[in-house]
Amino acid sequence: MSPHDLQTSLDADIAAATDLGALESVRVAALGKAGSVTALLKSLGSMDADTRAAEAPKIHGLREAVTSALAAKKVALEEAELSKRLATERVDLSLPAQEALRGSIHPVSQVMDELTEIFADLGFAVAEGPEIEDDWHNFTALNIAETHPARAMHDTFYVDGDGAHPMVLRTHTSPVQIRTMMAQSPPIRIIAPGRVYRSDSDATHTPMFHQIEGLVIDRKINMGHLKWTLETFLKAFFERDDVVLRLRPSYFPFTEPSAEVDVGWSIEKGRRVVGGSEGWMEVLGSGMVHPRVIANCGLDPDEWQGFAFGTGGDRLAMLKYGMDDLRAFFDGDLRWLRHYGFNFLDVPTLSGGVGA
Ligand code: 2NL
Repeated sequence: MSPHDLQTSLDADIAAATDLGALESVRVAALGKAGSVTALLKSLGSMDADTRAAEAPKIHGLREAVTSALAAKKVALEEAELSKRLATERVDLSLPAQEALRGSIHPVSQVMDELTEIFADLGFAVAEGPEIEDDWHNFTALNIAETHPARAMHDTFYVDGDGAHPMVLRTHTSPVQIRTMMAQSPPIRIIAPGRVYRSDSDATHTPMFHQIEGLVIDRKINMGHLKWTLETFLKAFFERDDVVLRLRPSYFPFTEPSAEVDVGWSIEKGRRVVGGSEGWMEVLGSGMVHPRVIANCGLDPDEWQGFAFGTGGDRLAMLKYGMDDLRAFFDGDLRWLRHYGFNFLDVPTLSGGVGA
């Protein structure tokens, strides 16, 4: 077939193609390996020079014309297909969006954030330290002697150190305060929230739990500062003004004098709530930092005094949000987390209420 006739025939085929599949078949039949236009191009090789000079422009012209006709038709078919879809398909904006899987904030994390927020508002900075501690920071600096029963009382997890220095999983966050006193000069106002470890496991004890300790070191600090701070903190945390404190004399090796702090509770709608004073429950340990601890950190106890306190984050969470089984805290049961967990938007702020 002459290039001219072939073009007429292919133009007709292209015009007749009603979808992209049919158009592709026309392209393969013309320009594919065994295509009609390809065959003409191949025939150039066997022509004598004069014939080739005459035929080559026509054949190449044919190929270009067919190529651009195919491209133009392809665009037209694609546009037609899109217009058809736009005319027939509708996005239903009234359909509810598919809900994304959402996690929740663990109650202990929420409570630790609430405590941090309250103390930040009172001017306390947050201090952190290692969970694997040396014996000195965890015990010795805190006036807990080698033979002191507190070392056994704490049911410590010992960890292999380098042989010379026994290491422990910190049994409280006090070593963080020791490290802060060693590294900074007074005045110091810090809280140390974090995980602590004791070899203890029953209905009311887990081997890992959360503690938050506070420390203030300055000149002329006394128990009055301690009591005001704890009262202000507990009122903010339990979101009630009728929180009553009772300080009972106690003993800790690192404080002198030492006091255990109870809050009053009462029964409301058959449930025990913090506030009032029908009964008492212990929520904190506290005291004036022992002069020996201050001296151990390189400070002069005649110039610097301080108060310190410690409390359990898990226990405070149970009290505030009415969760009664401590072990459920660390089971990782999604049903429990969905029930007690907090929305990630429930960021505690004092203006919105810390437990909002
Ligand atoms: C409790 C008792 C307490 C402290 C922690 C402390 C830290 C330093 C110096 C002195 Cl660096 N004291 N911390 C003081 C008294 C009590 O915690 O029952 N915690 C759950």
